[in-house]
Amino acid sequence: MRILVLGGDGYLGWPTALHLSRRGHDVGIVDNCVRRQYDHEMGVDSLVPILQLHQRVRLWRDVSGLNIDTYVGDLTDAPFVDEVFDRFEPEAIVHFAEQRSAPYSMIDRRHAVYTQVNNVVGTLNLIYAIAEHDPSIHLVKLGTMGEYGTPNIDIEEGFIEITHKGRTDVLPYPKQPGSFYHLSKVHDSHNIQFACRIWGLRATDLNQGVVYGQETDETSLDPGLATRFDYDGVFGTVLNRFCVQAVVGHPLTVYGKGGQTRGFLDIRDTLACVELAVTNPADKGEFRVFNQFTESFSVRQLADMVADAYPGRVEIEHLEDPRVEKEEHYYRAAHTKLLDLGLVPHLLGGPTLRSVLAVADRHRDRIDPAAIGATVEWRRTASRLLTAEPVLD
Ligand code: NAD
Ligand code: USQ
Repeated sequence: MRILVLGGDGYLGWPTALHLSRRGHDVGIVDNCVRRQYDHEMGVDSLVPILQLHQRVRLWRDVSGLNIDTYVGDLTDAPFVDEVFDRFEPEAIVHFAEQRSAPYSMIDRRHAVYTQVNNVVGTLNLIYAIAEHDPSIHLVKLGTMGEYGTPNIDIEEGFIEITHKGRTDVLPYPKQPGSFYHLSKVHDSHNIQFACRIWGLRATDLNQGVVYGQETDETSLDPGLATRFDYDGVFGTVLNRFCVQAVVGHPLTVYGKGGQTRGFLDIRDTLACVELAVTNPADKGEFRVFNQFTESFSVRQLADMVADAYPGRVEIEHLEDPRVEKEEHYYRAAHTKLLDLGLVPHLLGGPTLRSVLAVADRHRDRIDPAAIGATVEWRRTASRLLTAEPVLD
């Protein structure tokens, strides 16, 4: 298939592009490289060094003999999106290209507005381009488990059957997202579902949990094919952060009681899930939702698992939670649809934890302890982030 990977320079988009390329698909990458700009803004860097987009694509051609087309531009620029569609003529689109950090979206008004405009307008341009160029193009869109929040009932896969005053319907599952970033994903979901209904588009919303890990079969072929690995207080996700913290002897930063429970998955399973969604497309007019995670853990459990897996001494610290979220809650979310399509998960255990710890250890010289602290507080409308002093340390 001809598959466009939007956000193909990012943490998940790059290894997904390589994986799909190696599986015989014609792959094109679209990215405006803004993720690299956020690093400059925050004064942080990927733990693992990464090549520039054009360099890594050239290296992929040398290593694999396979070509990946690249289009550098912004999805919020509609003429650019149209031009890419004219030139590449995709059959499927995997859309990773959004500002994806909850803390970044909560820094202040400017970052909240940027996040929602970037994500919602980019996706709107995309669904218009699909409708106008070829409505049969299958859109595989990265959403988030955080769209649902943490309700006191089971979370279903996108839809819930509700009986109200004697009448029954299947309706979108209620959304209680926890940041302006997570809200942008809810807005996207509604816009995409509406486009499927009115124009007969076909779309899969992958409500993904928190991803951990860094190495995939393809990125391991050459150090220059590595994908980024974030551990800082704004872009680093929790398990990747804990592994880096263990390696530098920083106490593991559990926010609040640490009972916050989320769905998690290995980066290798992200690739597998996206491939399953692409190769088993939604029907015309169908908007389907898959909950894309393999296991759920509380933050406290994760900290204990990292402490057990690390050979040295590890301290666990409970910091005041900078976010507004339930610190203890019920959590049970359905996630059977990808398993039904054939997903065989990589579960989190000693070998995986040790491999992530080894990534952190290999690059320990690049770890900046000043980047580790949480710097964005949900309760403030303007964070002190840019003062360089970690607020919570
Ligand atoms: P990332 O920031 O590393 O990658 C996103 C890429 O999109 C970046 O390379 C960025 O430059 C690009 N981009 C952003 N806005 C763009 C625009 N307007 N035009 C063109 N390119 C643009 O993020 P990631 O961790 O790879 O996440 C990818 C997707 O998966 C995101 O949509 C995210 O919300 C979702 N997701 C990620 C996780 C996770 O744990 N990393 C979990 C659940 C869902
Ligand atoms: N947490 C800590 N200590 C830390 C970092 C985080 O206790 O040092 C806690 C947070 O408070 C939160 C949980 O760990 O309760 C997860 O935080 P996270 O930063 O790992 O993940 P989150 O902000 O939810 O966002 C990440 C990705 C986002 C994706 C989301 C999936 O950045 O793109 O949408 O995971 S989900 O969580 O399912 O919504």
